[in-house]
This record gives sequence, structure tokens and C-alpha cells, in this order.
Amino acid sequence: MTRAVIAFGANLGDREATIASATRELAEGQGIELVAVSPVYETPAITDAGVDHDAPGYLNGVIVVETALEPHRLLDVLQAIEDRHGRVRAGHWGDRTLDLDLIDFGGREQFDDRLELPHPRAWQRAFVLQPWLDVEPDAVLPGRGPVAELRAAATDEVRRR
Ligand code: A4P
Ligand code: MG
Repeated sequence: MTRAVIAFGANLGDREATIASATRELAEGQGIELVAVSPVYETPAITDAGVDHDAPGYLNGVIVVETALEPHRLLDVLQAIEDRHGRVRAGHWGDRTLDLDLIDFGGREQFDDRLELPHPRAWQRAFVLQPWLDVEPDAVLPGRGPVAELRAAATDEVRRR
């Protein structure tokens, strides 16, 4: 079994309901055991142009799992759950009903056209680092360092719900 950290984000529709059912679906997945679900944070949308206070706000958090799956198979599961929740891939960093990103997979570092580990932007995002820190205070992001230090340096706004 490998410990994996998954970040969720939603800024369209009934965000709480989507996150609750996505968490349930993940927990029911073959070869996946839920370890922890973080508190949820209200965060302003980050776009290519920076913070966009006019876009609908996000709910963000992380889910820690133990899994028997290989990383690509876990990504398949995450994308299937996104699709079931009506995710339309419209525009880079566009609004979405549900985004599930694989942040860390047992400390692995790997890269191909479908999957980059760890997630390349997690290290600078308080909306990922803060909830991760809440559930794993000693976590380390491979190649980047302790999550606590990265969180202290991140400047995007997160507000606990
Ligand atoms: N992919 C590669 N590595 C990974 C990984 N570690 N986890 C590939 C998940 N997917 C990975 O993702 C595009 C492709 O990335 C996938 O096909 C997968 O094979 P996507 O989910 O279809 O599209 P995306 O999420 O729009 O792209 P991207 O670049 O991953 O966006 P980000 O970086 O996830 O940013 N603001 C707030 N406040 N909260 C948010 O959650 N999220 C985003 C999305 C922007 N602004 C936000 C938030
Ligand atoms: Mg994504």
C-alpha cells in the first residue's frame, strides 16, 4: 500500500455536495482506503492572470488515502469521479464543478505526458498546503521540502469554513 495525497477543488454548483459525494466514491474505490479528510477552505479563484475575485470562489481541501493502485490507475479513478460530477474541461484553469489532483504519491518523483508527481504547482499553493498540513503536520513535498515551510511562504488567501 502507498500513501497518496489528493487535492480537491470545486467552484461551480453545489460545492459541498459534490465534495461529499466525491469523497464517498473515492473511499468506495477498489484498492483505496481513506486515511484522512482535511478541513475545507474557502479560497478565491486563481487564474492565469492572478487572483480573480469576480470568479466564483472555490472550496479546497485534501484527502489522504492508502492505495494498492499504481499512480496512473489512481489518476484514472480521480478522472472518472470528475467526469461523473459533470466536469467539463473548458479553458486552462477554468471554473469547474470538481477538480481532483494527485499531489503526492508515496514521495515519488516522475513525469510523463499524463502525470507529473509531485503535482508541479502544489508547492506554492496555500489552498493545497494548508489543508495538507492540517492532516499531516510532518509532511514533506518531494524535491521541495517540509509542507509547513512551504505553507509559511505561500501567499494565496485561504479561509477555514
Ligand atoms: N496531470 C498531470 N499531473 C497531474 C497530477 N499530479 N494530478 C494531467 C492530476 N492531473 C495531472 O488537468 C490537466 C491534465 O493534467 C490532466 O489531463 C492530467 O493528465 P485537468 O484537471 O484536466 O485540468 P486543470 O485542473 O485545469 O489543469 P491544471 O493545470 O492541473 O490546473 P491546476 O494547476 O490544478 O489548477 N484556484 C483556487 N482557489 N482553487 C483551485 O483549486 N485550481 C485551479 C486548477 C486553478 N485555480 C484554482 C484552483
Ligand atoms: Mg486538475
